[in-house]
Amino acid sequence: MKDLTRRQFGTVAAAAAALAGTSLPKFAFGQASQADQGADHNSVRKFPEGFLWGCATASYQIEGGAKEGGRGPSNWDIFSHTPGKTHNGDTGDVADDSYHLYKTDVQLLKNLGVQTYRMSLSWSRIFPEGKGQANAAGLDYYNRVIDELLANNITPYVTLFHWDLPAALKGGWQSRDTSKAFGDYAAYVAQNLSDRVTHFMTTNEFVCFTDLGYQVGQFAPGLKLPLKDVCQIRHHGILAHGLGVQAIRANAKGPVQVGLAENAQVFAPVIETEEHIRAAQRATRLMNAPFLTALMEGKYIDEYLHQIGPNAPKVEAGDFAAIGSPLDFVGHNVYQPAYVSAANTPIGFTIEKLPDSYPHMFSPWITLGPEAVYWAIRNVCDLWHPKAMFITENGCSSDDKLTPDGKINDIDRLMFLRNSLTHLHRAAAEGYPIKGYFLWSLLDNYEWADGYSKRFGIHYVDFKTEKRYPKLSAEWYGEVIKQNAVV
Ligand code: GBH
Repeated sequence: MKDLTRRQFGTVAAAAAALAGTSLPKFAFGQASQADQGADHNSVRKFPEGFLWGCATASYQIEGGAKEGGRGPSNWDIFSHTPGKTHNGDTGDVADDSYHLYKTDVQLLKNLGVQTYRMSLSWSRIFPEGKGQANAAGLDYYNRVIDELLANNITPYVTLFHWDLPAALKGGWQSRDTSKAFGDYAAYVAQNLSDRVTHFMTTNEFVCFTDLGYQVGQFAPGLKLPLKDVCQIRHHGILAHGLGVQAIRANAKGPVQVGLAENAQVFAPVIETEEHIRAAQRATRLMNAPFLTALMEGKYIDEYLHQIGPNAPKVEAGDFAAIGSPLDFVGHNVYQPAYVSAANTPIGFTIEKLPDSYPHMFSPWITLGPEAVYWAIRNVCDLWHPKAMFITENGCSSDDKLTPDGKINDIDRLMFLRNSLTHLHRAAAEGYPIKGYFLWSLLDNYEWADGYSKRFGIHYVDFKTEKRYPKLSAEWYGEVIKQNAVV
């Protein structure tokens, strides 16, 4: 075919644009099209009946009301108020003010048509000192939120710990007492909420409140400790989870489903052939050894112990009985994959470095790889066969701009989400026990060390007025839910 000259192309484009605006008789686009034969294109992209759609948020990121209702300070209050720790010195003092506006937020959920909402509890609202005397006003806030959700037919999925640790707990996660305090807090929550809440997640993303807080220093409490301490801290993290599972089961008023929300590293095979698929599986098991692998196998695997050598944590009798407690579901937060190929080495895989030209979303760390959703599910299921899985977070930031007429055309987020759902659909269609999906996030919120500079919501928040505006992606998600299909 001859190349079009620039002028010819211009003419063609102008003609196409003109056509797009007119309503043409149907035959102009081919009488033989499937649409004309009445085919239901979406039928192949339908999710199983009863698939649960939801949105996710976290307490410190949305609530504000930092000093209200007797809430005690958390490590994130202290960290965010320490100069130089967060973008622009931003804090979660006010955030989305969901502490006062929770009814508005429940209406946003209702308008989307979600069946579920993943929220987290601020531990220091309920136990201002982290342990000891509970604060009735703190619990009451969550009673109000939960009652409002239930009144609107939305099932709450409650995360007990999404990084905001009561500051009063001495030594934070360096102390084994913190794991025990978490168990007591979990017992209290189960006693008081399980009459209405039946789905609990213990912790969110071990690596973020252990390594990133205590080794990298990017998150609260912002320390840079040596590996030996970090390995012990990781152990306290997974121990807290284990004690939490036991406490929730022992104290629940009725049948409950218990899991967690983990961001295991996701490995996709470079090419979908047997050898690379197996390499991705090996990488999943080894690279997540301190956390998800330890939970699923009830031990630290030999390769991990060999790798950390003299830095291995002190493990007490009974720890792994708790840590390896059977779970009702595994929740997996998924943002981006790493690519793996098979290698003739003792570990049997290579994690491929991404070329500089690799595309990413507005947050540079969200490199584009929607198949992460599929491989997150497949690797975990093929390795450990959990009873059920949820995608407990998936989404991306976007450089959203509010137009004068109150619109946000977040086409890039929509592209990201639609591709993610396409791969989620594949996992469901292949029969993996994936039961639901929580989009991160319901609304723009406090993005930790990035402060308010990165927006992840499908609702835009004007942080000066706290007014919420549905983005194009919210309209799209509502349609996904309505049709129970990729749209
Ligand atoms: C999740 O964390 C959280 O659960 C949620 O609270 C959060 O808002 C959401 O994702 C979006 O971030 O800047 O290159 O050093 C995701 C885990 C850990 C990923 C920190 C980004 C920093 C990478 N995040 N990490 S970099």
